Amino acid sequence: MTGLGGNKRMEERIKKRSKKAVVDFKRYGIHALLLTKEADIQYMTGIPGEDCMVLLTENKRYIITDFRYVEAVSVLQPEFEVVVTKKGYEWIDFLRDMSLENIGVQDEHLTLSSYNELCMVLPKEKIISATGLVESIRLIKDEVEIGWIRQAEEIGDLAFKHILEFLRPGISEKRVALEIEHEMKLNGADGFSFSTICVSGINSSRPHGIPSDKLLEDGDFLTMDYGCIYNGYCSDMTRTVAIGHANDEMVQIYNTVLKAQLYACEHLKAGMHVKEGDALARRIIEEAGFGEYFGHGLGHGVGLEIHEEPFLSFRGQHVLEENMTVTIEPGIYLPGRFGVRIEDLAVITSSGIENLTHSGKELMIIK
Ligand SMILES: [Mn+2]
Repeated sequence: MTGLGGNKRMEERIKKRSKKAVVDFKRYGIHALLLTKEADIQYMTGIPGEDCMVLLTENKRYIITDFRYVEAVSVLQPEFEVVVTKKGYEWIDFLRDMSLENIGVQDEHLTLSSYNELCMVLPKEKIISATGLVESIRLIKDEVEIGWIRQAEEIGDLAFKHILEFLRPGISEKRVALEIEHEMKLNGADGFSFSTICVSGINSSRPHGIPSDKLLEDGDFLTMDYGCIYNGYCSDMTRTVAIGHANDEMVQIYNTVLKAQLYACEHLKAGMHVKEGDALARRIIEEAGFGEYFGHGLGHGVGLEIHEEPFLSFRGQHVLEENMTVTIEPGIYLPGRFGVRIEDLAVITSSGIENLTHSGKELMIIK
């Protein structure tokens, strides 16, 4: 939680963010909820979720943290009572003092040692899984969240515009990645959603390859997949461009991915099951004969986490709803040869999508 003090934008954001998100205690049969997942803590408090825990009961909300953050958290987030831990009074001592009847926990985000400590305070059967509870609230974004995601994606668009001027044969993938990240920071990014992917030539057949010292060469595809964080919220976009020239096969593959991407953008809407969404693009790629080379889902939710529900894949569970934010990113990857991916970030609306990504998608050949 470094940098909590003196950050006007952070103060603003916490004020706007401190949602009294309604936790359905009854549905889960719990009297209290212990949050240990950073993104969920951030969602509930507006404060970055490192180095703290949150306890929610029906009447009170607590942030459990240590001396380093007490002043900042108390000032920034007056709606929560701050519980200060110190030697001899750890979080578990506070929980013992609360004499809870039972507790909901995020079992995928609770360490075994924390669980063992909890077991000393409450019988095992009183420690209840509440996995997915906060995530399910986070699925639907409000106007403020969408505004920040829009801003984050705009920073990505600006970086793409810049990189088109910068690209030329002879510079390395690492150098391109650095330039993208530098440009995003110049335009207000607080950080990056994930390590920038910048892969060219045969490296581009690896969907999540790591930028290397390989130099861009004439006839390479270059895939750039990146995003930034703005006010805690992520962006995500991918563009693939050709360096120098593209042969017929490259053009064919590129245009197949583009056709699938555009078709999905046109037809995704609220009320559609994510499996059906995934199938929109998959069908086009399969019909072109490249089905086996599109080995990942069509997209994923984006918010406080770069990959969150709903996942648009054949394994997905959700029905799309208005104000979910999802990526639309089909790709074709020919092992040992090259790959293409095109990714936009969009808000689901009642009649379709609002595409937050505005960079061009027609095949660009960098001369
Ligand atoms: Mn993505």
